[in-house]
Amino acid sequence: MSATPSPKAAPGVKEFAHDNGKNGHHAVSPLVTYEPIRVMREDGSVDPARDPGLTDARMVELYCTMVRTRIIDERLVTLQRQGRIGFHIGSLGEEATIIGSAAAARKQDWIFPCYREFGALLLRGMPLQTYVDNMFGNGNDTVKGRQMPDHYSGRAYNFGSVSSPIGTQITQAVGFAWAAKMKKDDLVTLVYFGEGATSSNEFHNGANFAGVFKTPTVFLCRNNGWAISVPASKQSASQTFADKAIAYGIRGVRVDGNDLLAVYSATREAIERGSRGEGATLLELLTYRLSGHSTSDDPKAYRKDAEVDQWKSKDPNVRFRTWLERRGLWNDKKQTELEEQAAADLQECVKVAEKAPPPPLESMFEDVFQEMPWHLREQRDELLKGPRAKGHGH
Ligand SMILES: Cc1ncc(C[n+]2csc(CCOP(=O)(O)OP(=O)(O)O)c2C)c(N)n1
Repeated sequence: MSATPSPKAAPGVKEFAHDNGKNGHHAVSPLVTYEPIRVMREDGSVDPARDPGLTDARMVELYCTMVRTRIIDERLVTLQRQGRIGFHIGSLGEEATIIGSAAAARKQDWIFPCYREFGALLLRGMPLQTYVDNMFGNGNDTVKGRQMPDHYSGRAYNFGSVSSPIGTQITQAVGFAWAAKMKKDDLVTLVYFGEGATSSNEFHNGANFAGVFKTPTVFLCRNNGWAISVPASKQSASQTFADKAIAYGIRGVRVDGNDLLAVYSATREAIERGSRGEGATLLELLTYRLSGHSTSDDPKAYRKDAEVDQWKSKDPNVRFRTWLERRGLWNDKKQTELEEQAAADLQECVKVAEKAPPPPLESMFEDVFQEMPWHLREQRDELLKGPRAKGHGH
């Protein structure tokens, strides 16, 4: 009888607070890159093998987007507390995972967001005003005020709609990629979700389909430690979330999600694989949600300040800023100017959004039927004659 060889622990898996490691055993798969990819080293140098070679101007642009995103996040929370918007769900602490990956996408690639990715949409060109109009659900909102705030959509920017039911964007992204493959379009789909979503049916359906049909899809799993109040350690008995790729026969790669250049580099590589017909990749982006889940959540009820403080010291924005400063590309003066400008831009957009009229009342009857059935026409006409129509310019 031969003894079972004791499996080796995967390198790099002990390093992050929310690594599981509780099984005490872990097989190493050639499909998975366990050691988290890092490009910006502690000493300020760059891993030459992984340097994506971005121009100075592009790096500064990406940093500015990270900072703007954070300022928007902070101000929107204040607006919600003041009762001027109903809700916000942001990306505080996860900026590198979002901006780094969206920056790696080519123009023709499609992005399917979860709900923390407004920074990616702004990077892809949606005007800030359009985003803020969505936060207010006013008459200029692209989704006509039919959704909660932060449920944006950006068809013109190859950007799908926010999917609140956990995981639904995953099957959408895989289906879209499969269609593109059949049509021989050179495009890859990128789909964002949290580690909690890996427990959803949609993740299984999407990843399985992507594996079988080799769809050009990049699965961007933001492992931010928490799914509302459920810690990553209770989400799965797998030792890492990248390991989940093994069951579907796709590549899994762990990435330091607070290193913007690492996220960029890993995403670009995954896009190139997809574009070459080599199929899907699951990236586990190791990061941390520094804020509450959303404005409806109080994280102090379930996690310790010490854990948050530990992650604050790994702030992705500070890390990238330090790196740019070392290269003479950034300084305090530029930072102050950027912060002031970002706050002023947002304030202006909020002013405009608050003055905009609500969506027309009759719009609730539109966009479902090409030809409106008689009973809906009747209901619409009755509504427009009634008192509710008054505040809507009727
Ligand atoms: C199908 C479904 N179940 C439950 C919820 C409620 N819910 C909203 S967000 C969330 C946690 C998601 O966590 P994760 O996927 O890790 O993403 P994160 O919010 O951490 O980015 C849950 C359970 C939902 N929106 N949809």
